[in-house]
Amino acid sequence: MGDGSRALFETKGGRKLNRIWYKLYAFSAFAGLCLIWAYRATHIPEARERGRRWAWIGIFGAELWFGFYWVLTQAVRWNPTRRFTFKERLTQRYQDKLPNVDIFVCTADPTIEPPTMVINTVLSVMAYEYPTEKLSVYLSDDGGSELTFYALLEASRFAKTWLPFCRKHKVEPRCPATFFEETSKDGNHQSVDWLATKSLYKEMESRIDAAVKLGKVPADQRKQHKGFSEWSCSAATPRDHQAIVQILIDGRDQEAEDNEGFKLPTLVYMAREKRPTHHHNFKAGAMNSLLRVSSEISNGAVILNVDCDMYSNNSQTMKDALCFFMDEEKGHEFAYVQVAQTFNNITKNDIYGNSLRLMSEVDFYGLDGVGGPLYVGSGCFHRRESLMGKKYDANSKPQLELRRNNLEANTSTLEEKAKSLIACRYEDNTEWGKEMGLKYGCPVEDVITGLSIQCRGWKSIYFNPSRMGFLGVAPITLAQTLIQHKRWSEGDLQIFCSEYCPLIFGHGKIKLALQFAYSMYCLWAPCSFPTLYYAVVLPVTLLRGISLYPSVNDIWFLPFAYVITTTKICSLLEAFGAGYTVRRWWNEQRMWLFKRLASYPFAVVDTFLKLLGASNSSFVITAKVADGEVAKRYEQELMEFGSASLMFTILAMTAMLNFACLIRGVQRLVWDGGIGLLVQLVACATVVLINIPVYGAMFLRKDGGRMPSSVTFASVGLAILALVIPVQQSGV
Ligand SMILES: *[C@@H]1O[C@H](CO)[C@@H](O)[C@H](O)[C@H]1NC(C)=O
Ligand SMILES: CC(=O)N[C@H]1CO[C@H](CO)[C@@H](O)[C@@H]1O
Repeated sequence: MGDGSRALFETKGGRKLNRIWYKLYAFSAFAGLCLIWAYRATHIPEARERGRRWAWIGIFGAELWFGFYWVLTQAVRWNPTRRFTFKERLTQRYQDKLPNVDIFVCTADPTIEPPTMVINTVLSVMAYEYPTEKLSVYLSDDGGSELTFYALLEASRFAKTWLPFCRKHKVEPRCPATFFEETSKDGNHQSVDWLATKSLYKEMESRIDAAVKLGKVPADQRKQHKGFSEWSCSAATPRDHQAIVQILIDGRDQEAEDNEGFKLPTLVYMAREKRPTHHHNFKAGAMNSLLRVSSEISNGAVILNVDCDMYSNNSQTMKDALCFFMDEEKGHEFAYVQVAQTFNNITKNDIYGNSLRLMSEVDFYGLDGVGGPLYVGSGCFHRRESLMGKKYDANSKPQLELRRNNLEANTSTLEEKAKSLIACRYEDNTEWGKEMGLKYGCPVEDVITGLSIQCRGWKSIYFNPSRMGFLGVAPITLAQTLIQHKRWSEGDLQIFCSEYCPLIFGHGKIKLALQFAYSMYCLWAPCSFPTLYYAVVLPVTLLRGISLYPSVNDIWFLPFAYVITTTKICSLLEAFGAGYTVRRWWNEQRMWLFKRLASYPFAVVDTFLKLLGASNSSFVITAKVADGEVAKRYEQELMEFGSASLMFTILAMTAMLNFACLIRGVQRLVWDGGIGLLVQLVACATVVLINIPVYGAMFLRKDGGRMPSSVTFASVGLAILALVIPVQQSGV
């Protein structure tokens, strides 16, 4: 680590004793797995037991897969690494030499992502504790909406009050909506200044909301800024309009000052040209446009990219990130710093598992130990050069100053120049979307971009401060959650099936463990088939009395018992370590099952359809607002079914099937003493317990979130069939 007192950050491994215990577990569990495989291979039933033979081979396949997958997951558990920063050293040494930073905020649709939410994010990042003349904020509006533009214009005015207010009162968090909501509850904050700023904010908010409700910007407002002329052409739609760049605050201007005479950050609105004939490449396309526009206007050496629903919760995060980039010894190795993502609307027991807490508290520390985390699309600081395709060069100095062109050009010249860079045709026959900027053609453009940056030799950093850097909004219904996971797992699987497959593309470029870790995410979707096997075929074997596991008094029972119990204990300990309650862990287990049953199978099917050229990639934005009833049920932690989707039908059917088979299994145990079926019985009972909310939604609940009756009928019908048919066949 070199001279400890000069470094701008430090690195710590996991606790030694824990590491030893973990490694003991991992080795013994692996030995257990090998024994299980050996048992399966040496005890295959003979050909005359046809049904049992096939069921056996199936479960052998599932166990092989899960064993293999378990090995992949060890990559992120082997060497957890945490980072801590020394911001005071950074400030002391570099206060005057801090680099320019460009912040990109992306929004896509003013109805799904309300303009007030978007500008709250924008204001929170404008108010970073950082020299404002070095800060530029860019909003990319893929909705091309004048409402969003209007909201940003309002925000640019409000910033003149908000920034000094934040500075003076050391406000945290610097997202006005959240700040006023949190401080309304306690009287300490309510100074005259507070009241004045709050009412200014509330007035702005109501003006924007009124315009949104009306669907257009009031005429008196339109007159106040030349930018509205961009929307004078009535034929323009979100999918068909010219390029728009409006520099709302030009940091070089004399007048770009807040109410106390301090400089304001530059603020730019951008909507790239859209034409129906041109594929726009979703968020990756927007990000690449932002890269070009910003290079013309401010050309910051560091880029922060946040989603419009993810406000900054910590005004120091910028300095934290720079501690990594500016470290004299190691700084030049890092391409990006991924800050942990957290969500501010997670309920106590997190019924949909949307906090992704285990990922941020376990996986990502592990990733940092083997070369660096994935780029996950929001809350990430990039070195502009590496995002632009530059290869890592061990001899380069940690240089974070990029030359700024156009310092003399006036604002409207800059705007015109920038517009030409975001025309539809601009990227034709260029490396954009391939070697330059974010990659195109994949629903998880961020992951694949991060991978290729790491394959160019760069490292990345995972930073998880105790006070979170960014807070976002997580989906609050089951359907939204399942759809989101379908998109992620599908994108990841596409990467695996493409030329960027981590095991091939990464070979020789990144560590084997990092290849494994990437593969672990890429192979989420295929995990659905072995899981379906356990949840559907296993209960049927129980029903038919086909034994697939060694009996309790058989010596071969031991490896099964050992692997299953230690793995579950380990998972519980991991969850407790991340601050979970038992209930929350249990909810996570349920979502683990639901995703594999109802989300991933669709991802696999769609990926194969795409490989065969049958359908094009589509990008569904998950809604960020929900109606009152739904939100209320979410807060009560009641699972939301409520619509007749195929996803729910699968869930209801497995739930009913397992219930029916469990009854039959218990019958066998009581009447026939079917002790050989114990493992299957336990597995089936676990699935039934996990599904309790599903039974509730089918038979007990009366509210709008209950299971639609068509789904209930179909699944009950299936369960009855399952109970009747096999019994006659096997003649029991
Ligand atoms: C967000 O910031 C506030 C203070 O501004 C802090 O109290 C809170 O714990 C932070 N949230 C998270 C999740 O860290
Ligand atoms: C957008 C949204 O649904 N936000 C909700 C997140 O959860 C909190 C509390 O759980 C609600 O107050 C928000 O309305």
